[in-house]
Amino acid sequence: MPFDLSDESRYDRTRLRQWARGSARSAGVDRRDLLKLLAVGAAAGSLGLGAAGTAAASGTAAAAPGILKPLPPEFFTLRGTNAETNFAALRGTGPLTPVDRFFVRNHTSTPRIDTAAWRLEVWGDGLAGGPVGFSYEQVRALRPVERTLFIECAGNGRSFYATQQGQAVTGTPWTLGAIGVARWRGARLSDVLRLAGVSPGAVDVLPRGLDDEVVANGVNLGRVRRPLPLEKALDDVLLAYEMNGQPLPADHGGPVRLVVPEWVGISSIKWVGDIEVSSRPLYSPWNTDMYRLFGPEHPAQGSAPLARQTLKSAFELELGAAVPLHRTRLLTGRSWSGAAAVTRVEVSTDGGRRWQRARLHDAARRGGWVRWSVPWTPRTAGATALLARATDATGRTQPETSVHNTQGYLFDAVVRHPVTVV
Ligand SMILES: Nc1nc2c(c(=O)[nH]1)N[C@H]1C(S)=C(S)[C@@H](COP(=O)(O)O)O[C@H]1N2
Ligand SMILES: [Mo]
Repeated sequence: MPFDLSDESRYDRTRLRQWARGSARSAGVDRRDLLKLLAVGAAAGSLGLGAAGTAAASGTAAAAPGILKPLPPEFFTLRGTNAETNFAALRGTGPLTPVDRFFVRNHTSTPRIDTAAWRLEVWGDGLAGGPVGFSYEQVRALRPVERTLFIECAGNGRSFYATQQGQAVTGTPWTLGAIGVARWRGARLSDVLRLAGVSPGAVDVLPRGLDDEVVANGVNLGRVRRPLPLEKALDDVLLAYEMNGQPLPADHGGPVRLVVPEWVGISSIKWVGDIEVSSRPLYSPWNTDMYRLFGPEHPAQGSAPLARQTLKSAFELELGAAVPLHRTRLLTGRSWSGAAAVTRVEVSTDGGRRWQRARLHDAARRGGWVRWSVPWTPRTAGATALLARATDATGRTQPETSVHNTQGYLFDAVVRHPVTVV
């Protein structure tokens, strides 16, 4: 039985109450610093982490110097320290996102890690004994598993809060390309944790990256890390060392990263160097003031920490593309959901008045995406919008508007994709 939603929300509610009472530890960040950050967030609606991305949105796209792989403009749109996949570049690529087109989300920059010297240290008061270290070879010697899964940033689609709903949000203004699907090969995190000897009282694990410490508004948040409930860690999380049949590339967390199926991308810690196993709930800025929903529609303390991704669809076409009148073309795209497999996709080529079923090209599978297509012969010249709307196996369909939150997470509304028929 996979980790179920009711358990997730029970876990989160408990953690939120503990956080509000101040009874939990903030995992390395001073509580006063966190409160300072929360105050800044409330006043300015921003933690400053999205500043570079905002600059990119206003047309001053700089290079992304911290990324090692080539970032040709036909494949990527640069946003600060990040590179967004251009959906149009996925047309004809098959079910997996090639590494040369897979988005990169770096809080700082890609570190160069010597695989032979790399070690994973598992430690903490949730272990039955002392710390246990694993070399790369030891991780590779464990029984391997392979799964095809998306990694998607919680802020994917964020720019549409502003452009489609007129709402201010902070953070990197992604369109829909902060997602990729790869075939990941690795060890089960549960095998590593069992070898390390988890004690019956353990509740949380905290994987931490080896990339540089993150500084926001003059506050050093430390290394990127986000707690996971032990139930999820023992369920289906991978310690991946291969991506699409190749050794895991540096930009995607090589030599070893977590891949946390269906959860927000921040859960899938890259360049993992150590994992704390704790008998007490753990906190980091990445599950307290970030990656929760804040705003008038949410609890004053913010929502529970984000877990699963939501439901989305995207056309494999440039935003604002010019399409020739009277010529039949195949509109193609992809839909995905963090809750369940996508079972139906409908497309409208007239701004949302009439809808037709798209043909699905992949079997519906959890944690992945489906490719789809519909033929279209434009009959009227001028500007119009293409819409794609997915439904998943829970019965949920993409809504017309997404519930606003100040940091622009989990956009799930149908996107109006502008095109001009010429
Ligand atoms: N150590 C570390 N892990 C990290 C990050 C990071 O900056 N440092 N970014 C996270 C975020 S926000 C996302 S969306 C995914 C992106 O994975 P990718 O760059 O391989 O696409 O990695 C996550 N893991
Ligand atoms: Mo992310």
